[in-house]
Amino acid sequence: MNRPSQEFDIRAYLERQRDRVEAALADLLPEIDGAGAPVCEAMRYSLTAGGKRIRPILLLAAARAVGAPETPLLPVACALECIHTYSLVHDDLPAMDDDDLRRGRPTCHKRFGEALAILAGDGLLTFAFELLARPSTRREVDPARLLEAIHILAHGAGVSGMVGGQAADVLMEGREVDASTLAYIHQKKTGALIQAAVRMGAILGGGSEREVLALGEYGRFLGLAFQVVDDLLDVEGDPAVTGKPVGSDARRQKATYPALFGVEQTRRRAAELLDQALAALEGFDEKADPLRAIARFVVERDR
Ligand code: GRG
Repeated sequence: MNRPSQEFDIRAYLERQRDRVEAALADLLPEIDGAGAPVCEAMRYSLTAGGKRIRPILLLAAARAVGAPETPLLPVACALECIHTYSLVHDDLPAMDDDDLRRGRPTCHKRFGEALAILAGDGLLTFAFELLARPSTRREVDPARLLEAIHILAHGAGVSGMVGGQAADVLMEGREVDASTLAYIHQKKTGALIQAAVRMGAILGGGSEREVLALGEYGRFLGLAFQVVDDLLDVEGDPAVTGKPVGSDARRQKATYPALFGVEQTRRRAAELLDQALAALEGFDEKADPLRAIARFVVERDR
């Protein structure tokens, strides 16, 4: 079942799904009046700055792979993107990466100031959980499965996942990192949220235990591949396309896969992870074709 699906147009699919997620985001975003209104503007600024929307798209694709309709899950998919965007806003802050540009535009703190950027990140993180627990979301999905999905998301985004990985990354800056520490950072900082996206889609879509396990494996390999490729793009990506200067991770003395193993081995590792992700989908029918195509896209992407 893992034959290359030449007929699947991944670019058209990603564009269509991105449009759906962006329309839902525009619809769901909060507005407040009065003196605090600029924090909403800052949240909207960062959320609408573009981006691949790969995490919400993965959630929807995992639900489809287990035979569920995607539309009722759009608010949950948007919650994931809110959490991802908060992480980027905070990652760009002077206390972390101190970046001026994100997705080709001034970073949130450059545009709104540091205090508002911190609050916009906090607002996005909190709003994600508001979206998940809203009555309108609860009406659309099985409450027990929704609760499980919320747990998976909080676990993947918090100290056991993304926050823990980011902390390790920050603490290891400028220090020698061995392969197992690098794997820890990759798995937590980037992999955990991507794996959570896939597992949430599988669970909310009503997947069986076997399906949820298999899709969790797919998400784990894909999350690792995502970060390995991100490291490669830092070394050999086109800055006009990636939106960041070549070698910016290396200059910050960040732990990266190519720094530790070289470019050739990094490419081999990405290909190996792609094979493992695809192998986890053995046993799924053509409804999992979007997941197969996304995995190939993640490894072959240029941004
Ligand atoms: C601040 C708690 C906290 C966590 C930050 C996401 C993250 C953790 C750091 C970003 C640093 C980074 C570039 C990590 C590499 C992988 C990654 C998450 C890239 C950005 O995600 P994409 O490529 O971005 O999905 P777009 O712009 O497409 O949404």
